[in-house]
Amino acid sequence: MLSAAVHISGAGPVPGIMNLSQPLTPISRAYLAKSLSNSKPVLHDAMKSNSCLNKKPIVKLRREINISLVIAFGFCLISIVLTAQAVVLVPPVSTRSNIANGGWSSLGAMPAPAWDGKTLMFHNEQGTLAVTPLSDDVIRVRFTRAQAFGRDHSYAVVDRDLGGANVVVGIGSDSTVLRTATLKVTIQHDPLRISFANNPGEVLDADDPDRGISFVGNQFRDAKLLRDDEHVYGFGEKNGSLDKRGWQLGGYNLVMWNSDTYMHNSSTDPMYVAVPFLLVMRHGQAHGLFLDNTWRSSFDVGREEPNLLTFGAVNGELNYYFINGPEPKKVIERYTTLTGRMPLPPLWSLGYNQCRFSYFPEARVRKIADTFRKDKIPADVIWLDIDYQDGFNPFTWDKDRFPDPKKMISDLRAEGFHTVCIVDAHPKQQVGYAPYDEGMAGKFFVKKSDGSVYEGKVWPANAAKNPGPSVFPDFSKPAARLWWGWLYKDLLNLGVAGIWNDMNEPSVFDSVRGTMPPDLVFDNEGQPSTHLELHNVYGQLMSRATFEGLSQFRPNERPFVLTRASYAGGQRYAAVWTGDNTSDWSSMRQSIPTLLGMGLSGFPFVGADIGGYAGMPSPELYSRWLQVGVFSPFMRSHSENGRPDKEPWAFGKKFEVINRHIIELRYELLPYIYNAMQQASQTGVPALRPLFLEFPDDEKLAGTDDEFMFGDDLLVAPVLHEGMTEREIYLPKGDWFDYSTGKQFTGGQKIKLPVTLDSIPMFVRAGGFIFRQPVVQSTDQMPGNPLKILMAPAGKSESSLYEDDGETLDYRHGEFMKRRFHQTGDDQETTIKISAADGSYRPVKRNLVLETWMDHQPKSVTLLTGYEMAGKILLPHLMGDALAKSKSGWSFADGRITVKINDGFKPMQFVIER
Ligand code: MIG
Repeated sequence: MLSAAVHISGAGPVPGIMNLSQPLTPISRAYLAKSLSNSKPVLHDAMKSNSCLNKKPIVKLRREINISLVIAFGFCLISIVLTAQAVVLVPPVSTRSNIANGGWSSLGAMPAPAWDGKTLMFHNEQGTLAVTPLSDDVIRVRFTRAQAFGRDHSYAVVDRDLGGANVVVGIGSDSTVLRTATLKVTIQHDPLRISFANNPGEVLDADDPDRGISFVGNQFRDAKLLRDDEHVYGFGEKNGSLDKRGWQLGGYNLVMWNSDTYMHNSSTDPMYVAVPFLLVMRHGQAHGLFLDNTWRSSFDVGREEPNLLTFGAVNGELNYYFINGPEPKKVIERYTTLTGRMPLPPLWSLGYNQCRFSYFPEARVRKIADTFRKDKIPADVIWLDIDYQDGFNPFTWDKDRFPDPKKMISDLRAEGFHTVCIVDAHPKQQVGYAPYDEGMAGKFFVKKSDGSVYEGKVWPANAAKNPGPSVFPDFSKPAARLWWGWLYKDLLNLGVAGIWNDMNEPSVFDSVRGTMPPDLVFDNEGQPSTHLELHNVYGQLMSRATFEGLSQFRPNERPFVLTRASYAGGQRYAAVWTGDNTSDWSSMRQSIPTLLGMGLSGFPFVGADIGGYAGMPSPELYSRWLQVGVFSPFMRSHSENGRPDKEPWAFGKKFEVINRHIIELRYELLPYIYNAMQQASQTGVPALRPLFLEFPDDEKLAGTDDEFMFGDDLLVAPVLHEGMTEREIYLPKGDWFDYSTGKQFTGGQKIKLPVTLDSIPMFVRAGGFIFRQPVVQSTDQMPGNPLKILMAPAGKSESSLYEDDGETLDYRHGEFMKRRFHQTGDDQETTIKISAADGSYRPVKRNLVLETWMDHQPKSVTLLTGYEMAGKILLPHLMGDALAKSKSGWSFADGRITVKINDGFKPMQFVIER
């Protein structure tokens, strides 16, 4: 039986239990029936069909009643419904005014605030509002209907100490103005409305004058004005178009409620990950909003009202951060200062990953690995899905299938493979099974409201032998996280390199909504609450437990964790893949805006199942998807069970050759990819970037999601349609060089390029530096190989390259090598300078190969080294394959000059005389 309030021994009512006494109104009944089908268009239709949703009469009415303290214009509330069977459905969040059904009120007058030098505190009988500048460009806004704020606790934010702001506060009778170096925040007192403007006084973000912050029951919603020339991005893992203004400003309504969405497509929402963060672009200027609330929330981007952006949650505090740019990269940098950044991944995890559901027994795993090596298709990682386990029980092995995992893993390691194992969130309820016994003893499992341990059916219930229900660790209990982290000990002792956490939305088979009942009780780091509050953060906390466990056992190694579900800030613990996508062309195309949006939302280490998870790709689709995969930070092929083989060689000889070339390209580019990932770990700016992030002033790029940048200098326009023989590409302003031919193009226009099955249209920005290496079969083989630098000519440009040992944390103590590269070029000569190296790490001895495009053979190439570049060496000009055999020199062929020397890791300079 469910009760309206859950009591926990001595703790009093759990805050935030939904109001279950709401009557079931006609709209909510219709809604409910439809919302069970869980689709966005339904939400829209249901809302449209209600005549009381027209905003204008409500506004008029409000004026007529002359604004009393409680303004009854309200929003359409969809009630929380308790069925006779005691199944509580999670309420969809309404965004529309509706007096009859909603009973929403919005903030009325608030008396002048108090200012304590840090926070403006407003207060009336409706609640308490705090406005805190954390820095010149980040302002925090908190509102609670209580007379005082509750615990200030976040699973997302790790650092609110953003340096503080130089603030001037002016408290007037009508409004309060807070100024920082870059922002002017105006808070109108009656009714209370907030707006943010930049220093010249341009409004960036303003509450809707009619609604502002409103609330009913435990729900709240903030309505902000949305202009037609604003583009809205982010929201974490979201399908649909990159710009959430949508087609012809049709908008989007996006829900944050982590969901196991098998075979998702472009209209599926919500998905597995909740990141309530958005980035707004207007004429090249950006700002961000982050709603730090883990309850089910929703964002309406001009869908229900074309000129409103509204967001709200079913419960909890309104707690948002306004983040000013004006550069979009700066918004991401600030957001990831708040919520943390991806730690530098181990190099091997950036190689090619091979997975399927599932490789077993051992002989098959070995065969897969051997085939990569025999066929010379590079790969670094082999993945074990749930069938390696005994009865699908986490932390066990099926000893028939895998009699000696330690030996297998170490043999694979000797072949250059790392092994990653899946571990799900659902240990079996089984006395005698250590994870169950220990978890029971420690009180580590999620409980029902009566205090008993919750049981649900997941994979162990499908085991052939001795099936049974599962229990679920309460990852919001610090002791349970610690314990879960320790459980990895045996897997790590066997040599497992990384961990894959799945099913952590959490996904439960035998329940109406595919997840746990809403009223289950979680520890919530000492302030017990329900599943409804912890749902969206369950996956993030599981991956955190895993990450911290791996860190404990291998204190000087970089953990690798992949998770399916997460919450804002989860980038600190794990890479994310987009779950169970579909083997069709549109899913491949969809993967690009989805991954780009994740990168904008603080998650740079992301990928989609290459080839598609559900279904079987055609050979052509698989190859095209692999081409997209080269530029996915996380590159992994995967397949559901019961499908034919999907390995790179499984589509016939012709495609095997193509697929090998594609994966070879990934390995050639690894120094560049690693460099871009290292930057992401430092700044939050993802390696995989939408074009607008790099070219914010070019309005034509606002919605581009079939081309992207990888790192600073590479534009990629993969072929995304079946049978395509010509690819139309928009090149942003500036000069571009075709990566494979060196042909120069002028940007600011569309070009057409003929394509074949192996074409991946790629362009190097003028002045760009692309750091490469010869093909290797795994990252183990990288040391000693030459560093190749492809440089696109320009008048002036610079770049930098980061290198380290690829696996330990020694870089944190200065064990890395970072060099700056600088070029200038004119009609006479091109000069390339390589700086002294920062950091104490030095790669093993190797060559350095510099390549650049030139329309004719140069006259000479001089190398300058030593103190003040006093040592001058005229490098020999070598023909044919003489350069390959010689230690140093240069050659010229097909419009490309190649210079080779020993890379001494010392400052040096090349002068190429034209
Ligand atoms: O209920 O572990 O998204 O990648 O292969 C399905 C089996 C469970 C879902 C994951 C998928 C994985 C599969 N898992």
